[in-house]
Amino acid sequence: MASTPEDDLRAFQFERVLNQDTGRKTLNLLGSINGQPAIITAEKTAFNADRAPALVSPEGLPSLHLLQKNDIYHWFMGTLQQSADAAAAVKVNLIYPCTDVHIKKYSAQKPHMVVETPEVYARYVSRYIAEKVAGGRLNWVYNILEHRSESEKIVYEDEDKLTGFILLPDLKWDLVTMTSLYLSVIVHRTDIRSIRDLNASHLAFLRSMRDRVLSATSDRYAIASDELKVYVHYQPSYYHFHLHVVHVAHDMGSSAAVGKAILLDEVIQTLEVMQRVQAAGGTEIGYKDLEITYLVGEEHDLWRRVFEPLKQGLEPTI
Ligand code: G7M
Repeated sequence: MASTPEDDLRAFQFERVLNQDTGRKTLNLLGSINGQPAIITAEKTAFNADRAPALVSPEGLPSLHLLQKNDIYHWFMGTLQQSADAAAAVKVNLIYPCTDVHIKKYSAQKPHMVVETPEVYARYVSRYIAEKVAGGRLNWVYNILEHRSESEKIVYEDEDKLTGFILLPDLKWDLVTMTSLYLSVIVHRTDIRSIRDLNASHLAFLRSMRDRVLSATSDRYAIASDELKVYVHYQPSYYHFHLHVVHVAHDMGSSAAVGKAILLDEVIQTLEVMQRVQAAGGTEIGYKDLEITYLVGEEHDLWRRVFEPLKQGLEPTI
């Protein structure tokens, strides 16, 4: 009989800690399941403000230990009443079997600012992206687009093969805490691998998608659209065009910070300017012509194979 995801998680054999973030309260572990490598990422969940009255009741805080008292200040350690379905203490993600790329991605690493010129993109990075697309890391994306996985979670879908997309919860969201709401938008078309493939011809598509994503999210979750930020990653982890839709109150750390996240509105603005330059008689331009500065970790293939060699005056190995 096939094992369940719970069986697999229980069979995890710990090997080493890949990374820990005490601020965001996450822990990434490498191990194995049935002899194959696996990664567990654990994150302490945010408090659900709707349950605040229960939290401070004796049932909500079953045991308390006073650590210190000083004048009007008191600090305690306590235990929380928990249940995996309604009040979970931790969100656990399992990647099994995982690849070397996953291990590097979830490992502690020093970031570097790199400047990707149009030439570096055309000569090296676009080749790296083509390698990644051919490498089959997009199965989970196609499972969503073809309704093989997560279809019960879809918030909005336009099935058109050119202008259509699916809006659904990102795997990082606990599906409960509204102030950490995190959705993804995955487009149906397969010809945009990253923002580098965008030009003025995509403006109508992006504007319409932005408007529909904001209103569908507002309607479903009763959140005003000015409490949502919509952005893309450059570099993304997956080279099939997608957007991130996140509550403004949610602190995403480096994944929503400069050097990684670019607001969709900013992308649209840039394309509008490009369109005007083109209309004024200039040659066709797009994101492929921009210099883009971003952060890349030392474990990332782009650092090792492109930017580190370039920094050392060597030829990239791609
Ligand atoms: O960095 P990048 O822009 O490529 O981000 C990809 C996003 O996809 C991240 O926010 C991930 O949490 C999310 N994601 C990754 N996987 C494997 C899945 C998945 O299987 N389902 C869903 N819903 N989101 C995913």
